[in-house]
Amino acid sequence: MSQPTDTSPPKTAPTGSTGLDFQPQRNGLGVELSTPIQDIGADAVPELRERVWRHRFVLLSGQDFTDEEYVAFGHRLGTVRPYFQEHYHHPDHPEIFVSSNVPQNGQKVGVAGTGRMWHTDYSFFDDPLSMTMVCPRILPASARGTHYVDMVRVLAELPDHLREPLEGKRCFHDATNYYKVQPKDIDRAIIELVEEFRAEAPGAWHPAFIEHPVTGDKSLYVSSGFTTKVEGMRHEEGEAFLKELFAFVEQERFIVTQEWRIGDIFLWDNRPYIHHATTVPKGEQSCSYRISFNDGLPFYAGHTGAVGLAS
Ligand code: 7UC
Ligand code: FE
Repeated sequence: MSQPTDTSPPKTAPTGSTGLDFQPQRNGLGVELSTPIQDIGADAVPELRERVWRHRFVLLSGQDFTDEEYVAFGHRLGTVRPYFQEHYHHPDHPEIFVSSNVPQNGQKVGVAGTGRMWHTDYSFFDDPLSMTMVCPRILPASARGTHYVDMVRVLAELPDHLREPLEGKRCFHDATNYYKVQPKDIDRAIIELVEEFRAEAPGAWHPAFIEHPVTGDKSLYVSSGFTTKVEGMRHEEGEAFLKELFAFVEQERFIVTQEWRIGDIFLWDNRPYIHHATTVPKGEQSCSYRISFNDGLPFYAGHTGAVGLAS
């Protein structure tokens, strides 16, 4: 297999023609931009999207914005896809996926404890979400963060005994185990909930190794949250293999944590990363808003299920 020559994103970020000033982040995760999102108009969006593809992660820092402005920014960036399960939606903005344990006006809003497993958004659909943007709205008393693993680096370092069985193979992605039980599920059998979930989200096969449509970087596209099978492996063999694969992927040395601050928006490319939310300690309040979208490109080279840009 051809190894990428340089697996690390570019370290410097010269100012582009639109005047956006990107600076490398101290934690090594992509670049930071402090331009207000309200000022990042349609003319600057192509450069921002290019930066997300090249640096994989953009921190939009020091922001102050309304929910409406956040949604409008999402629509400028790509084809926004509201989450397929409505109980995750913000009551006024279906585009916003609410991860929250804080009631609003006495009502439960969104879903608590989302994303607490290694995963990439929508990998269990044929057409995954190319980019995700998250902003904290209420910070828990203890610091919160999101963990990332760069799967381009993981693939470059993958030992032969874990790489060779995956060459030319696809893996199956399924989110059934992470279905969040709702009030309407009381008195219903788990098998019924599973069947109902699978009718909407039956799971998807994707290549184990994907090639980025812009950079050509190759990454390992699996996660312990959603990847359940390897093409051609019998059940027990697949389970044992995946267990060893995930132990390699989830090593401390690959994990980078992005701490949360109010006013920060995290925008990343779902192709090269898996991510994992941190657990909120009992009794602490947390609320974050996510908008996910497609960027008009195939998810990977050779992928046919692309969602185009709105205009
Ligand atoms: O509640 C959750 O953690 C949601 C997860 C099953 N899916 C997020 C996504 O976009 O794939
Ligand atoms: Fe996620």
